[in-house]
Amino acid sequence: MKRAGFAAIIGAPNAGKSTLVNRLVGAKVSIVTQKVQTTRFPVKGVAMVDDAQIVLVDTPGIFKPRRRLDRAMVRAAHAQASDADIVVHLVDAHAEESTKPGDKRSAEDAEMITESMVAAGTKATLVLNKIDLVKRDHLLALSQRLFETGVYEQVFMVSAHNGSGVDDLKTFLASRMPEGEWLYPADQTADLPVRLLAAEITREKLYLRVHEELPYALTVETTAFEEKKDGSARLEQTIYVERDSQKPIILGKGGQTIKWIGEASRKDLGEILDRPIHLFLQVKVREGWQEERAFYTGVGLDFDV
Ligand SMILES: Nc1nc2c(ncn2[C@@H]2O[C@H](COP(=O)(O)OP(=O)(O)OP(=O)(O)O)[C@@H](O)[C@H]2O)c(=O)[nH]1
Ligand SMILES: [Mg+2]
Repeated sequence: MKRAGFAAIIGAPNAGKSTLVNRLVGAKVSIVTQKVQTTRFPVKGVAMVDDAQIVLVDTPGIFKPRRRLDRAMVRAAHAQASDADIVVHLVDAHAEESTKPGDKRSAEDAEMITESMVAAGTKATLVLNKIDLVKRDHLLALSQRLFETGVYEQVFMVSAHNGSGVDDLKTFLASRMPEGEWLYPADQTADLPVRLLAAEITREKLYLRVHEELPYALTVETTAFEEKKDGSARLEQTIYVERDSQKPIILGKGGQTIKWIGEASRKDLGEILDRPIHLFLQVKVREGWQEERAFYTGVGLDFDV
């Protein structure tokens, strides 16, 4: 009997949602960085377990939003959760025991998500992540505390990073998919258009390389994608920043930073698209891109939030 459905992965920023989706799918479908708010719009990945197809929906982290882009991201995460067949709340177990300010914020965001599910009377599967970084005692105490809220029907403990516990979670999700025809061909793993995927990969390299507030001020667009006769692909991308002063940071001394970004992105894209890539990057100022409707509709986010 064939099964197919949607499993939405929600959680605080940086919980490891994209890492988990990539791990469940067995391919890189969503970008991962050490920074919060990396994922900006829902990204789907497809995993197969025997006759069951799980469409995993990676979502932007849920937190207290301020800017329009933040509000649109959080709204999209909630919308995906309400449309899914099963909701997984991914909690960073390491952040829960840490005293670092970033981790504390993450733990507070996780708590806010649990509370909103208590208030709404919704059910979810609890997945504690980053167990490679925490002691077993702490894990048990945390899982008991969260389980007592009555929101969670099951608890899994995983490391999305090293894969520990992920197969059990995958088998469980497969068993929860409703009966029905597959939603994607069995060999398909991702469904982002190639131009958007390529822009995301370059954005990942930017997040890995440039620091402080800059990542939140930039966006990447693939302006040309051409398949060549020799089997390679030629891509042109523009990195948009909000201010003139941000341009030199991306270029780096003697163009070193952008060179590193271009090379890292080209290498990754070559592997993902399985062909040689020629990548041309340029940096432009586009002050108000976060207030442009086209940016939102281009990635499937609501503008009017
Ligand atoms: N040690 C360890 N690190 C992990 C694990 N899972 C994810 N990480 C790291 O946590 C960071 C955030 O991972 P992401 O997958 O980008 O997190 P996210 O929840 O998608 O974050 P946003 O998209 O910003 O909401 C990255 O540096 C990951 O490498 C894990 O199981 N163990
Ligand atoms: Mg993410």
